Amino acid sequence: SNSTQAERVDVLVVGAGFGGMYAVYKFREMGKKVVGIEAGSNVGGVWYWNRYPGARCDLMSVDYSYGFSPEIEQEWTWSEQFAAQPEILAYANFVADRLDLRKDFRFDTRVTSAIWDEEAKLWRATTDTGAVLEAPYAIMSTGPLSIPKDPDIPGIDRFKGELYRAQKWPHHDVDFAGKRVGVIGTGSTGIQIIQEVGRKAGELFVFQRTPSFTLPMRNREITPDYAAEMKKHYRQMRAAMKMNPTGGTRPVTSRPYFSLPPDQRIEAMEQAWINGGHTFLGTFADLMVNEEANEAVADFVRDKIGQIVEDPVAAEALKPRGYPIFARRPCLDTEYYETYNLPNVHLVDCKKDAIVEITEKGIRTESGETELDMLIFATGYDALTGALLAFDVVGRNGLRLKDKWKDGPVSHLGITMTGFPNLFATTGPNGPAALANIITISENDVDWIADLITHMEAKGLSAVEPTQETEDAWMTRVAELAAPSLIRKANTWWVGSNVKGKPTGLTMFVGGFAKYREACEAVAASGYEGYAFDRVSEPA
Ligand code: NA7
Repeated sequence: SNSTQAERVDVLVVGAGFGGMYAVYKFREMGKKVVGIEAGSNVGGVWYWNRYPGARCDLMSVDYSYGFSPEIEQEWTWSEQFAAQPEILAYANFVADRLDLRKDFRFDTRVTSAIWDEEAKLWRATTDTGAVLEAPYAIMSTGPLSIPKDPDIPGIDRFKGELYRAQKWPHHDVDFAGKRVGVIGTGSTGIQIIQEVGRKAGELFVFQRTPSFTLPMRNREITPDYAAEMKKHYRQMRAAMKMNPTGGTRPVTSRPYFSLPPDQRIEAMEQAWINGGHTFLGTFADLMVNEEANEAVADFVRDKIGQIVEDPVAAEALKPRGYPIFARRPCLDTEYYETYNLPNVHLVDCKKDAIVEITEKGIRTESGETELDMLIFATGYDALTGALLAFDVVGRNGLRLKDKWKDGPVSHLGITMTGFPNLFATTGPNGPAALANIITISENDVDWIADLITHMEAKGLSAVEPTQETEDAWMTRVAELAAPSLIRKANTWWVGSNVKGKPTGLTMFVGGFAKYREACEAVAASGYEGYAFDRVSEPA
């Protein structure tokens, strides 16, 4: 029956994070009728949801911002080198206001299925509000970190105190004063929460299973002079970002660790520690492929932890061992290790005293129960593929994305998938996804998709997908680059091993943003060699 009338548009975008916002803008500028669907009540994506105390981006604000609009670059002024969540969300809202983006979004709406209609050559999306949308082109800007994951611990529903999830933080202030607070999770999110809440709570209990390596952020204010200087150089910066493996402005190096004499290696590491941020990765070229070089840097950081943390038992527990540094996404902190010197902060080493269950009153570990007023989960995400597999995506001949990806995600460039015509992902799982500046990747991907659609319209083509050979060749290249990478040697969301039953493997393109962009551009420059098209009409 047709009780619900489908609304027909030209381009359907899913997600109102930085990828989806730019996609809506771009296609509207091309004269398309575009509609964006977003589960949240406003724009911002991860920055809309992640309102936990201490939430902050670990890329520099001037890098982690749009490059497509010189006007917005000039009108917006960042206040800190590494911006906090409220400022990033304000930026997203500023962009949405400036470009009048909200009128083309349907908020509080979740896509429940997207199905390709071969006859009509369009995608039909159903939503949880009952609205049905049809469009010849569908852009999935669903984000690599948008499906939160609870810890795999029995008894979560039993807890009678306040329970918070970092990625679904309430919109009101949470008062920690005098409270006994427990945190589970010591990745980037947990570290940001711990260093903040440890200074506010009555008592803080950190339940740590795997310690992360974290480096000093060395955040600072952006003074008016500095901001003015930045604004003069945005154009050169954006051009440089496109050529940079990180998709940002962080310097890179070709210098291998062992090319320096021992005293200079130490000196370089001391300098990186003082400079902070991710500068270690720009100090030596081979940290992700040379195990010995990696171990030397890991040792250096472990020594620093030992120097900062006063309690030797806590210091030892905080030193990560058994996996390479940078094989988990390195965290940036502000006096994180110092937090453990506070008398009200307690580290529970779950490697030695494992969590058994959550109780009405708190957490029971093997050694006994810790009573808590408040429990915070910072336990990560079903990352990279989670959001795209959270609803039914059905392509040609009833092919389900769930089935296509049952052994792990495959695509061409992380953007297009054989069997799924006219379906496009931005920052997909086989691009540089989590390994480079996500806003730079988003803009690259949206621009590439827009060029492809322009090409199709000029040639009278109705449906496009990469050939199986094209997809296979890309996945072979991805695998060849991944083979020597030390990233495979840690259990993380990068390789899928943080989620039970999920296929594991390094499926991201580790060749860096610059090479990824070149690969995208080469496909366009060849007139989309390796792509199969359906024709509808004579070329325009
Ligand atoms: P991460 O980096 O996936 O961290 C999740 C943390 O939660 C990690 O320390 C996990 O320990 C811990 N965890 C998960 N389940 C449990 C249980 N059952 N018991 C104890 N500890 C648990 O997620 P984040 O949100 O911190 O960061 C994600 C990205 O967001 C980050 O890389 C940045 O790019 C921004 P485990 O390692 O599994 O032992």
